[in-house]
Amino acid sequence: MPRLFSAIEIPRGIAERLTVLRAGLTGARWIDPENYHLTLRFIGDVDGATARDFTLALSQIEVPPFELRLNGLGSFGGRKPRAIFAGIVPSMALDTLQRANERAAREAGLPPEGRNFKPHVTLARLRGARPDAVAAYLERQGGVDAEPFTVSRFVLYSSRNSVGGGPYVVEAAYDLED
Ligand code: 2AM
Repeated sequence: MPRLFSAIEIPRGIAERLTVLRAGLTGARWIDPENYHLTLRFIGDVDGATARDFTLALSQIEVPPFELRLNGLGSFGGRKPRAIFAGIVPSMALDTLQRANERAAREAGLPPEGRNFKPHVTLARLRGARPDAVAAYLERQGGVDAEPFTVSRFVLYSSRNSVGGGPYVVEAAYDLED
């Protein structure tokens, strides 16, 4: 079974604007812009019946389309930095969609996600990057300020790469409707 997760895709135009960020940090493995996404619910390796139940529960989500904007740049991992990400302007609509995805996971019999939802788009995974180099990179880049985009669907992705970072395959897509 591949690793499964639900996510919002990042439109190509927005992703292209972020490519200027893909340089200047030793130890960074930059994610290909076509693989940028915002994870809603990570499922991981599950059996076929659970995957089917999750897919069905996702198809019953009713949330209208909404606007989202990337903003800010940061790192996860503190003294042992492991990722560079673009942040998201807080959005109640996004929170609603994420909660609906969490409910769908529960309906499929999965254990609750213990971690708080920290919406982000991972831009790089880090290996051996020095914390001071990460801080300097973040300061130099200043941040991300992309135009808003409309989220009109979310998807179920699979990934066969155990390290993460793609390539990802869209297994199913769910349109948001008013
Ligand atoms: P990340 O980008 O912050 O690492 C595919 O791997 C997606 O699922 C990535 O966006 C990744 O988030 C997320 N992900 C990977 N492993 C996860 C886990 N154990 N719990 C939650 N999210 C995870």
